Amino acid sequence: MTTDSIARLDRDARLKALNTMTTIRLAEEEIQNLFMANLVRGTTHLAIGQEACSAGVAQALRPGDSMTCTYRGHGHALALGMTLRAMMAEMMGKASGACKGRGGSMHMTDQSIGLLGANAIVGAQLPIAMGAALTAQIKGSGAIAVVFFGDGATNIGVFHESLNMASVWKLPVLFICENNLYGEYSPVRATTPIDDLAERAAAYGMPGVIVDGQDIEAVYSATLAAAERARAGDGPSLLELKTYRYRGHSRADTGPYRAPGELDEWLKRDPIDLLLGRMIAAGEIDQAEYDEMRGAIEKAVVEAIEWAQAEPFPELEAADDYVYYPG
Ligand SMILES: Cc1ncc(C[n+]2csc(CCOP(=O)(O)OP(=O)(O)O)c2C)c(N)n1
Ligand SMILES: [Mg+2]
Repeated sequence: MTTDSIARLDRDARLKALNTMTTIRLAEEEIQNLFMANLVRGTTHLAIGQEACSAGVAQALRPGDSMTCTYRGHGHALALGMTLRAMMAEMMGKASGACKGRGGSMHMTDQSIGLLGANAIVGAQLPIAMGAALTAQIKGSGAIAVVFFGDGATNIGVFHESLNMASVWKLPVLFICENNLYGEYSPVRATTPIDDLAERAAAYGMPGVIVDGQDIEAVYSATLAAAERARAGDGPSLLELKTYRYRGHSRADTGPYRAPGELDEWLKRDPIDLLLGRMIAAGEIDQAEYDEMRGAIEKAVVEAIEWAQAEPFPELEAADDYVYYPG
């Protein structure tokens, strides 16, 4: 996508984008602290550095659209409108969490905001989005389905099957790859024979768009264009958002497998700094106003955590609630 084709946001929309990205950043920093304090069980995967991807796509969606994503899905949930309280309670397995404490960090789900599920199995979210897109097509609702996945997932069979079927059936689905250069501890160049994963769209007769995943306006713009195409009945698109995760793959991974200096290079194009700098240059905000916004968000994050910590765990007798079996 060229700089010329990026639709710039107005001041209010930029403020919203800045607020969402900062909320995701601060919430995830605190989630890591909770994990290290053993208050989050299992595992957790942070997308710090990738905030423009989830926030930019969500900002381009309409009510009624749906999303599925990966275990690295805290930002996607918050960007779609999950409350900090519902997220933090879910994170700690509390009964008042978004999934009543059954899902945890990897399974943030809330149908009321269109989040059909975060998935721990690589690629599992693709067919779910296909079902949502087929539903929208049959009902003629005008809604679209968005599915997020990583670079590693583009080597999974169901990725290729989904793109093929979506293209043949012209399903209103947006395939959004967050190429953060690593699948767990493997660099993409060690597992995948091409650099630009958007090229894979050509095999399935759909547009493949390379997008600067650090620039929220580029992400927003590309999503809007692909969404319009899908809503018009012209079928799916594959967007490749070039991005980077600052933290390790999960838990306490510090990323010792990274090339020296790589993280520092990406930090120079931090998605929050990029938008903030653009807004300051345009006279739309000053540093003091941003610091105030950030302070208010930090307060809301801490408040949500304290509230969630005081909430009860699900009752033991309720362990088999929501478990379905035939007969
Ligand atoms: C089917 C399947 N195979 C392997 C795994 C183990 N696994 C978890 S995350 C991951 C890497 C996925 O990388 P990518 O798709 O690039 O997403 P990222 O974690 O970078 O966001 C792997 C192999 C899994 N969860 N599911
Ligand atoms: Mg990856």
